[in-house]
Amino acid sequence: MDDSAAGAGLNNRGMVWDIFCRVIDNFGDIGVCWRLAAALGRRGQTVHLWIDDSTALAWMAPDGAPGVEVQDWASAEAPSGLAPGDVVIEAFGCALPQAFVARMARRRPAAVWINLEYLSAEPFAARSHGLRSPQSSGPGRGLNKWFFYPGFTASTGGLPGAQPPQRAALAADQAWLAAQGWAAAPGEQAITLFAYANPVLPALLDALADRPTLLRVPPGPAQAQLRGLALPAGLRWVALPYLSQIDFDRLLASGDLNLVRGEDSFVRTQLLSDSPFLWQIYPQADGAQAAKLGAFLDLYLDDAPPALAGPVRALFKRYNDPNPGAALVMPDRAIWRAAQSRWRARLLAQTDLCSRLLAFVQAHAA
Ligand code: TRH
Repeated sequence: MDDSAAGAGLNNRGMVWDIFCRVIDNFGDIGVCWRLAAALGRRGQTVHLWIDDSTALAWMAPDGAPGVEVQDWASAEAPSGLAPGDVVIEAFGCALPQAFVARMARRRPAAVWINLEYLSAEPFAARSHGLRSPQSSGPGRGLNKWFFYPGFTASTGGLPGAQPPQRAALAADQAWLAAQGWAAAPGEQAITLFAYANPVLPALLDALADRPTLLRVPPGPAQAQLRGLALPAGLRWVALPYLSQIDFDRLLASGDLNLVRGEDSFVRTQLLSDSPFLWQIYPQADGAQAAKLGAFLDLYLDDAPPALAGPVRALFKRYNDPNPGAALVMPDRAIWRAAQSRWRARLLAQTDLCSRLLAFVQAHAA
């Protein structure tokens, strides 16, 4: 699942892509869109990334990426803005500017209009992947919009590639961490804690502190929460600054256990590391995250030994349950690591999201 240009082989004609992204909250929307834009750029595509708030890119992607140009969302709303490219990606149903859609309707040949959805292992994702939505009203009347669902299996849109050319060897990651002063001491486990505020955190820290532990904590609510806690003996933590996405990947690649959240960090740890991980799912007002978590666990654990599957399932559920409850119990790490390694190999054997998008566009271009 190498997403470098050499691995592409599908569509070598450089096309122009417009990716539209609205930042709803946190960093997942922009993080996923940036990763996709950079991957397309590496494959010789030209990408206009239209964002309503690009503030986070200053730290997430300080050096930009070849082929990617960031555009201000507002300028797409102007009646005489930039002409649409060959492919238009509407990320996460962000609703394109109407003036831009009107320009799409005038374009010949028609652009391939794709709605890129959130990642889910639920069956509806595979069922809905690739479906067409003919536009019957508004400025886009007559156009087709296609649903594209990322996912973990061959019948979905896949996952953003795992091996961009910037990935260094693990030894280089460790040297980089040491140079920052974030290396674990001999005998210490290194844990990444990227999390929303979580009432379960104290119980989790108790479960982790059965051995000397260094928590590496990116900016966000977890840092504030840790400042207010009395920590178990043997556990220390370091507050990290915002890192570029490339360095953030190095952090995940180097953790003995990664606590991740949302969508992009959740995917990265699975692709970059054989270490166990624990996912804090993005909470939704209607509680829809419970089914989403359950569907992922069904898939993730489908060939795990029962002695591992039960404890991992219980841990993920407990970590995502804000109600007071039973203590958290860490599953056997060696068995978990072996299972994660098999899962990772399974994911890496598949074609990545960028390849599947290129193939999809080729098949659906007018
Ligand atoms: O930030 P997240 O919680 O993102 C989201 C959003 O809440 C979004 O609205 C929601 O729909 C989605 O989750 C499911 O977590 P995520 O997805 O892991 O995104 C974080 C991104 O930020 C990821 O691309 C990595 C990047 N990042 C860095 O590059 N450097 C950093 O220092 C940090 C803290 C994050």
